[in-house]
Amino acid sequence: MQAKDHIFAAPIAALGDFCFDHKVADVFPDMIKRSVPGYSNIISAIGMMTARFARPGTRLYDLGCSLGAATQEMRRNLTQPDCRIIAVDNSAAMLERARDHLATYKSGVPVELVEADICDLPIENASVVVLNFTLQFIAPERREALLTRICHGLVPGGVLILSEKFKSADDTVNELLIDLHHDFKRANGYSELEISQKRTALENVLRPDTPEQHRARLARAGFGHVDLWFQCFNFGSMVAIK
Ligand code: GEK
Repeated sequence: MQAKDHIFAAPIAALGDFCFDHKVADVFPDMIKRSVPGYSNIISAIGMMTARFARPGTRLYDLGCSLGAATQEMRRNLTQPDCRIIAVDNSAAMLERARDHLATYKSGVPVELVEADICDLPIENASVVVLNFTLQFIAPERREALLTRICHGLVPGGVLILSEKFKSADDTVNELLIDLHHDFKRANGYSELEISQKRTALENVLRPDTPEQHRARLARAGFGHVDLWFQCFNFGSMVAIK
């Protein structure tokens, strides 16, 4: 049974910035499924892309791995020999649970769990890199350098799967997508108080870009082929091939 997310259910007098601590890690699978439209579809597609893009003798990176949902799907779909998956997060609480979670599955694929800031991590000999709802938490001025290092660390033909919360360049559409996302959360049992307190807590922490900003930045980072392959309301996923 997954623990249910009630973190913002009662009024919080001094709402600080959202952080990935033990309280969040304990309820994370429930939280992300009820908050991110299309999350399970994206996780499945990460497995499908892994099967296509992984190359023998390379590394696969899951950057901002949380409890390792994408890591597990990559591991399950990996058929190439001599590969290893590097799953990275800077939250010790997340990694502790990721370790337990991944240990419940049998697999011959080596997974290295690394506690680090992904902005400082060397990325080498990679065929698949996943940023599944992580780039949005990196300071905007550090995003391009990270993507450039990822592109540099990929083998030719390697892939980056970049999932993000987007904002729309059109204010009216932006408001509509935010409203639809809130409807999605209401339909998944979140109250008005939970929705508004979480929104406030994320305000300084999660800074979304438009799909156009992502495309332009990925091109500047060196990716030759970039497109959106999935979008549901203001959440989506892009593919960038070196
Ligand atoms: C999934 N990918 O389930 N370095 C390393 N990790 C970071 C950094 C950083 N600088 N900043 C944030 N994180 C996962 C979901 S959650 C998305 C990713 C969400 C980590 C942070 O600790 C958290 O675990 C993760 O990025 C973002 O497929 O909660 O909306």
